[in-house]
Amino acid sequence: MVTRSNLLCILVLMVIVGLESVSASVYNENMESLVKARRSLLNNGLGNTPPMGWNSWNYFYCDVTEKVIRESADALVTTGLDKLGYKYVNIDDCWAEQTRDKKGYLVANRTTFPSGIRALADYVHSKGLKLGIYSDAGEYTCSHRMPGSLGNEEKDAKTFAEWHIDYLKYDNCYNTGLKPMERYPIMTRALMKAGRPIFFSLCEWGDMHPALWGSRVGNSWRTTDDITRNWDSMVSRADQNEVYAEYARPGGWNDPDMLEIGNGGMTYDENVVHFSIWAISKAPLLIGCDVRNMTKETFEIISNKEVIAVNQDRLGIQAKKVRMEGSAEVWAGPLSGYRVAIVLVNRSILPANITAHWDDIGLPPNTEVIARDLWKHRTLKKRLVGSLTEVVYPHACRMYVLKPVF
Ligand SMILES: *[C@@H]1O[C@H](CO)[C@@H](O)[C@H](O)[C@H]1NC(C)=O
Ligand SMILES: *[C@@H]1O[C@H](CO)[C@@H](O)[C@H](O)[C@H]1NC(C)=O
Ligand SMILES: *[C@@H]1O[C@H](CO)[C@@H](O)[C@H](O)[C@H]1NC(C)=O
Ligand SMILES: CC(=O)N[C@H]1CO[C@H](CO)[C@@H](O)[C@@H]1O
Repeated sequence: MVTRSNLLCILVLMVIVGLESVSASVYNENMESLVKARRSLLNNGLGNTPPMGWNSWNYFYCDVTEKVIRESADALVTTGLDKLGYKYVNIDDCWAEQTRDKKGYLVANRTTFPSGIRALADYVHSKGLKLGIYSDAGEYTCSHRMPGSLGNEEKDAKTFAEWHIDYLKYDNCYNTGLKPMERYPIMTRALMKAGRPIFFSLCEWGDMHPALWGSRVGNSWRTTDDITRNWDSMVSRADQNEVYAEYARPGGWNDPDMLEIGNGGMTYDENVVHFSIWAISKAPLLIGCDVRNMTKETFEIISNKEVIAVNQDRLGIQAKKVRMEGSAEVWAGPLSGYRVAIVLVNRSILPANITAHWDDIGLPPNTEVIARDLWKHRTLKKRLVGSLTEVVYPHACRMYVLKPVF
């Protein structure tokens, strides 16, 4: 099966404009207005690039404590991951007591969060990081161990703002049958009134195609069910998320779920594919392992600055799968500066040569490019015209940024 994308025309247009040698400053102005025009409708100013950070769920599940959160914040700083952009420290499910207080407000678990969430926020902020929290657009959260926010949206939004929370992941369990399009916007309005900008992450699992309505409701929306620690789960999340590529934009991102890198279940090469596809898909980069105890390999993958730069490119256009031949795939998406990012993925069990053709990836066929290999940290000596072919090992990928030479 062969599919081609013609959705990279923005880039072609920019290249054509570029060939008419528009000055750099005019280009920059165009760039800013393009980004502004594409900004999502949720007007909280957040998420101009995909959020980066860490979340407790994929490794700790319900065994989350204020000690784990503090130590994970410390680890983001001592490893230098914070300087690479990993700023959000997000508490997932199981942080609260089972019952609200007499006035109906949420209370942190007195055993596991004895200092309270506000003290934790102060600590995390003192490290130059941001604190995220979790609730649910239903009667209970998914663990069924704490209350959901349905019917208490204003109280909870006010509580989160008073606690100096910066990010809310909002799950979809025990939802009483009301449509997500009815339940999620109630929290959006509550957050907008709460007096503090809070990144709003819709964890609706992709049930009702949140990409189609999410940009006025949240800063990101899950397009898939939960990821698990294996190749099949990872690539299927990538595929489901890719369908909605054209809906991603500054302020509102498709979310194929958090990273499993460092949690076992995948080889080194598979984890590189995981990080490469998440990066080029402009997915939130939320680390899901124990950052206090990472292997060298895990750290090397999640700290690749060149791959992170693709994810954080200010143009904010999600890559698409522009060609599939059997189990060989070419993913491509435009970047600022007329550049194109590509990932060549081999999903089979044998090595293969995979070719990215310029007319698939949105470059005029005669364009000469300089190719940078983002995992080998090497610029190819030879300039390329028309296509790039590389051998790709099984369950592995190659990732490049192509920069046209004018
Ligand atoms: C609060 O934390 C304690 C200690 O981990 C745990 O036993 C208890 O179940 C937690 N409460 C809730 C409601 O999860
Ligand atoms: C750290 O990670 C290794 C595996 O990479 C594991 O064997 C060890 O138990 C972990 N240590 C702690 C304290 O979690
Ligand atoms: C890839 O192409 C090169 C050059 O044509 C060839 O030598 C090599 O055997 C090919 N590798 C695979 C796995 O097909
Ligand atoms: C040579 C081989 O079998 N490797 C696979 C990697 O992906 C390509 C593209 O489908 C397949 O042709 C190869 O089968």
